[in-house]
Amino acid sequence: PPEQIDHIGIAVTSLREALPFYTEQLGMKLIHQEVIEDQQVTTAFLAVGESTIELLEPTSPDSPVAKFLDKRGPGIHHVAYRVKDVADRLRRAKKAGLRLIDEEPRPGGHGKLIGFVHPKSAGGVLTEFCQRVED
Ligand code: CMX
Repeated sequence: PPEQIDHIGIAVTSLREALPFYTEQLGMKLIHQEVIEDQQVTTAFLAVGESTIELLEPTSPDSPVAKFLDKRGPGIHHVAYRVKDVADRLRRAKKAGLRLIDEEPRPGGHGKLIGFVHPKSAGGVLTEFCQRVED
């Protein structure tokens, strides 16, 4: 099984407007902010034990997160499971007939390797495998 939930991605229209709910109301610590050019998002990571909540704000109208916001509005965008070997997970998922978004791992935020399974193959939930590069 995956080791733990690495993070849950939440789509927001504005990080600045969304953050106070997490930092002030829920008292969570903002641990990292980063622009992920490849995904056309700006992210903010908030700690929950060893897991995180990743807030995602699109940096362009072509961003997958911009499309998600247009279609569904703000809310849970994906669930990311921490695994030891993303490449192996993707290979096994493909072999099992799942629809992959990524055939090969790619760099995610925060020095991680990531790979997505399409929500249509995962019960409506965009599913990410996520590997810490130092693992
Ligand atoms: N969760 C659940 N369902 C989703 C979804 C999501 N995040 N995004 C799209 N869908 C659904 C749509 O509602 C739609 O369903 P219906 O056909 O029933 O209406 C279907 O999937 C196709 O949606 P679409 O709007 O046509 O979107 P695309 O096919 O263009 O793209 C997806 C969807 C998942 C392939 C694309 O968003 C993608 O490649 N995502 C992976 C990359 C990503 O999301 N990066 C941002 C996060 C980066 C990070 O965390 O670092």
